[in-house]
Amino acid sequence: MAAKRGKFILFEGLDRSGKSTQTRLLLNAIRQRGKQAEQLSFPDRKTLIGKLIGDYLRGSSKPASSEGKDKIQIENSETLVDEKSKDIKQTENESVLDDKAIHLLFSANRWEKQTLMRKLLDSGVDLVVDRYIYSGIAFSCAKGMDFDWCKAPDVGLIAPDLVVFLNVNIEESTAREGFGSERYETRQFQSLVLKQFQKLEKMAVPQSSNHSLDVVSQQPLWITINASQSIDSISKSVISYYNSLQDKSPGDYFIFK
Ligand code: Z5A
Ligand code: MG
Repeated sequence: MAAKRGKFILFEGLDRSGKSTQTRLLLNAIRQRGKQAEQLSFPDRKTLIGKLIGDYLRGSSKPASSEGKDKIQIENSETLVDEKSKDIKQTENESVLDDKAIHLLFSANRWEKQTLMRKLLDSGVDLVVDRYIYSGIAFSCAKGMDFDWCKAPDVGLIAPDLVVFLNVNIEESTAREGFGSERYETRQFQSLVLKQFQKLEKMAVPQSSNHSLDVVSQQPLWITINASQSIDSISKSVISYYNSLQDKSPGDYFIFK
């Protein structure tokens, strides 16, 4: 019998939508069947690039502006630097990175994991991933950045077989434990991110009513699940979609286009 590659399941959604909870549950469910599975989370804050991202995310509770006008003027004009030295100090203290630079770091953080991901998938290990390409695009576009520009650095990455979008009510997610400690964790910014996820959802391959996944399309399948349900109900739906995934051979991936 020909070897099969592992399956790649991705959880996406707003903050506190339950991605990490569902990632853990699916991982356990797969392992309980005696199948190998590994979890990856993005950003992976343990790498060198991930550490920069972690500093950025913890640096301020407010989303960075998409304009960056002050920063550009400061970089290009020594006179302005003198006049605005007070503002510059403040900016440095808030560890503001240019929006484009941080976007590229998030993407680089995915690229640095590609060899490992291929290796695991090709050896038959399932990957359960917590945030990836779609968070990259949604969070940056929510700042007003251009969609094509945001998408470009991720083109060529291995794409998931299945995207599970956990669609949570913002009132509910922002009231969940731990919300509000990092840069993007404001209700206003989360609603801008949700609009971007909804655009991505429209561009994706929709779920079919009988859970049988579309094998003809050259894109991963996108499933939206109401994440205000109980943790257990969500998990049961996810496992049912996981069971419907088609087998593939090593090297046969969806590639993000
Ligand atoms: N970001 C980006 O800008 N660009 C990129 O390319 C990438 C990411 C990859 C860090 O993400 C930030 O990076 C993120 C996007 C940006 N910023 N924001 N906003 P992160 O993944 O590291 O964030 P996190 O710290 O893991 O938190 P989270 O992802 O927001 O949480 P979650 O994983 O979705 O939720 P959870 O930890 O599973 O659950 C949260 C709580 O809710 C917990 O107490 C659970 O017990 C509870 N919970 C979970 N499910 C339920 C249900 N169904 N009912 C009731 N309660 C529940
Ligand atoms: Mg999480």
